Amino acid sequence: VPARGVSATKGVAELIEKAEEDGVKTAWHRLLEQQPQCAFGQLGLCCRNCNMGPCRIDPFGSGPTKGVCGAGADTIVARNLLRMIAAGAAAHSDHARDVAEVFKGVAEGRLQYYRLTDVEKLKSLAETLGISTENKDEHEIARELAEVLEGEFGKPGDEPLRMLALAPKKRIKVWEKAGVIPRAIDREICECMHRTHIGVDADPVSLLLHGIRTSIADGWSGSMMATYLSDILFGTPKPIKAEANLGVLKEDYVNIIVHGHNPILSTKIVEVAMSEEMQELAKKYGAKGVNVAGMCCTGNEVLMRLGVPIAGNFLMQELAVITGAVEAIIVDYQCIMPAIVDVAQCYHTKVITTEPKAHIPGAIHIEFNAEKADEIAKEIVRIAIENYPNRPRDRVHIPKHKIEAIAGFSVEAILEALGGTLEPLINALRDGTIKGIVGIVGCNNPKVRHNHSHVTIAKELIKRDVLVVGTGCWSIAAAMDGLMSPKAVDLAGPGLKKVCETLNIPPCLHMGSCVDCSRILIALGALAEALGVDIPDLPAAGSAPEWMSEKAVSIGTYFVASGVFTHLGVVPPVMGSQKVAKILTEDVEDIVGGKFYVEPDPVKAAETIYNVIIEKRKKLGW
Ligand code: BF8
Repeated sequence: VPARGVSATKGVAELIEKAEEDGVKTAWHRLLEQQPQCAFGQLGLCCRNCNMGPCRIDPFGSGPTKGVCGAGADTIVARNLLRMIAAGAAAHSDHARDVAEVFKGVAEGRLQYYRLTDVEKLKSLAETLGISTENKDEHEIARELAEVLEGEFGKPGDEPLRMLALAPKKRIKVWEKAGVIPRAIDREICECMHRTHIGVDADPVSLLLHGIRTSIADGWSGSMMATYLSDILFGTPKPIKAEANLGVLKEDYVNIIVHGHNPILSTKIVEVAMSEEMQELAKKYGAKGVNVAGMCCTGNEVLMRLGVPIAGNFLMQELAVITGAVEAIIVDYQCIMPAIVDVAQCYHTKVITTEPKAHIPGAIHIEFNAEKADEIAKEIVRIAIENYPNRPRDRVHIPKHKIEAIAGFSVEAILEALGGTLEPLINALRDGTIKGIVGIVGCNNPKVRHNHSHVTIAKELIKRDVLVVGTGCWSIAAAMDGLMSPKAVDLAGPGLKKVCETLNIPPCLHMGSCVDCSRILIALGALAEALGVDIPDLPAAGSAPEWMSEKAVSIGTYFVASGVFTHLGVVPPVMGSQKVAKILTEDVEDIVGGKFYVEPDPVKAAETIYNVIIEKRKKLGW
């Protein structure tokens, strides 16, 4: 079945047609083959948690209303959602653990290929966590910090996570009252699995509250740690120019794609590939040099710190291979479709997996190890270069589309653009020059038109003078659509346009990868504290227009837990329980101040988000 009209991004359609001519299937084709998808699964009404099942609840009430153990729709839906949160929090936090291990190695002087780059950020985090930095050298501070951060994962006892010191005091009070203060990251994730085992927690409220607790552990500690430590090791992002879309691949260069999530690998690959030695080697093999481009969030990591061009977001990983011009796609973990190996077999591309926890049958596995980072990166880059002569020249098609984007808006960079204080932003918000701030984040999902909702919501908001910030695959979508170019100010309302022109920033700000949603939390926390209010009082909202991953469920939940009105553009699998749906979209607001709002239509969603912002402004007397 041909897939047509499935993307709003330039260049995608021509590659889908090429795939069909080449006899290659993409996620869009496989989604069509999956139709109709299981309705029980879509509603969250299928339980496979024990072997008396699988059990399904009849949503119309004429069939079974209970599983074999007696769990009803509310319990099953809530349990399934809790397991999604657990998996998402695990993915982010295990990524953080990997960065923390490298950080510890650097602190102890064991890792020669990595270093402490942002020492100021190191000191500020140490001090926030109660580690004195006086008369200590940076490695000593880093060692003490590493020890505290290690404890975040599995420290015993009921003391709160130490990283919660970064959260606003008012938030902590709310979480204390709700009984959702997380104690240790692994513990909360483990408890999700325990609670959802047959015959443990059957109460949807109690299950969902633990979901909130687990998501807070992800957002304010796991993901937050990944961001902070990546900044300390590789530098805190500053505004940087780069190009976006598949047109960044180069016809006469060795093209390498870095795909996945952790900058520990991708930063090294970029460094090594750009070295003179490797550029020269590429010439020996007939290319003009080596060209590295990013994909998904690790692409965001190297985009915002090194200006590495970004080839696309989640649904474009197969398309990159289908160009026929990619010598190697080097991956770590998360959001890597096993299908890229199948696609690669139709061309010459080598898929190289690097993580002990993420093997893909058919890929070349070269285990990455921080101790030998440079040697291993060289070995990997060499494989790509040596593969250049195998490129099927008659089957190469690189779409010409690419566009300039400015990325790298860390909180520090935004503050610097503002002149070192939040005051100008607060004034612009107060006097209505800017109406509010919305964080748009999250994945691609072939169930909705690729990148259409991402860019539509952003455009609808900026034209209403709402500043848009965001991360993940949204930020790549926005970059590819030109929304991160200074020229995009022409799409902004008059107030936002004026502010962007004065500060020399685009109306949509790239804040990083998905773990960097933590930057949005820090920004909101700082704004709330500066105004003497709590996050739910701010004229702010969140949106995940095209989400699909379990990580996105955890992110959405910690946005809500942090007091943010959070839009989802793809319906989550909870509609089988009216009770659970009501808790998530209504009742939870009384507990933590934020709630979910589900609307697939991006224009309607933007209108509602805008109205919520205006309501919040009124309550502030603005
Ligand atoms: O961690 S936005 S598709 S790449 S899950 Fe994956 Fe989703 Fe992209 Fe970033 Ni986040």
